Amino acid sequence: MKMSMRWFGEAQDTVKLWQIRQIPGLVGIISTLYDALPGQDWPEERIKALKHQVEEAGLKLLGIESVNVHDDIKVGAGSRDQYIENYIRTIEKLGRNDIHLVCYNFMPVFDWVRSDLFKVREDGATVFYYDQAQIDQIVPEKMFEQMGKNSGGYLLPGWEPERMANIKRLFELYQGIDETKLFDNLVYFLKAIMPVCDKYDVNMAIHIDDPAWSVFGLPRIVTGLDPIQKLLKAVDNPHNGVTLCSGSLSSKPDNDIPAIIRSLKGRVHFAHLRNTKHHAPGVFEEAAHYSKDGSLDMVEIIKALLDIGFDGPVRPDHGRAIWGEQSLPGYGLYDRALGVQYLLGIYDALTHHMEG
Ligand SMILES: [Mn+2]
Repeated sequence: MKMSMRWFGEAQDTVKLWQIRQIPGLVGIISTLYDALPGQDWPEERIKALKHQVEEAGLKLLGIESVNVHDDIKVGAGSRDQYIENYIRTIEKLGRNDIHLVCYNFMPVFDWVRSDLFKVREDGATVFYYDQAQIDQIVPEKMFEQMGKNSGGYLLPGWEPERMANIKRLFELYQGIDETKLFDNLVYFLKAIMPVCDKYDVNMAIHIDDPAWSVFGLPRIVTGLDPIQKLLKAVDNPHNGVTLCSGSLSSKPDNDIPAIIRSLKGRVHFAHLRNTKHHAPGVFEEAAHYSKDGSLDMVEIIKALLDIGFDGPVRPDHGRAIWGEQSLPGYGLYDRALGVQYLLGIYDALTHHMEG
């Protein structure tokens, strides 16, 4: 596996590329054009500039997270074909620039959701926290305000103000869109983009829904083994794969993550590795990557990835806020660097064979 870290670009990220470069064993960066709006055809010079910037720092640009999918594609509106055409052109440019991984999601209106971004733990570290009962008390239209208020003034990936300003219109757009329709629209989108993915060997890696169930009555379709397999079968092309996000999958404790990984041989293109600690059904907090700090067995998860021959990019997902670091929520340097070392330690222990 190729160890990487998500980076939000010079303008927004508190973490610098030179700092990331000093993490032993880390080879690459996962990034995107953060000012690109969903549906936009990306300018090639911007892709080249990003790649150049990462390579200048001695790192590789291992993938894009995300090329966001326009809501008209998700709801199957008449205008979707134009947005799909733009998506195809963007993939073409990424492929031409030797970038072969695109992480994306197909969640309606809201990307990931949490009830608290700074839950204080016993040791004083803060983490993301989710409590369904608290979410149930929030009017969906107020969710953006709530997340914004909580973000410490930083931009939250997936919560772009431009989209959220239209939240009422977005909810109207999704009226009548159930799981079946959303699934069909995803299949339509994937079938349309597979030829360009084949041509440039670009792997599409859908992120697991987070949390892995319906929120605010909006449908969610990437939640566990059966729905993932259904999707991979519906568009049975090796370039149609998943971002195995252990944290998102673990929001539903009956998801057996190592078993899910083992059933997805050849279709896991990217992995987000993080740990969560479960308190009750629908109530969890994010933990340190260290297995015993949460509810997940990270050794078994990495073992499963090795068993299926996965050798794509991996990144520590969100980290705790520790040592007084001020950063984008979930994306400080310190805890993610600790996470990288722990994950690489597991990897080395599992792959190291004594000679003689
Ligand atoms: Mn993730």
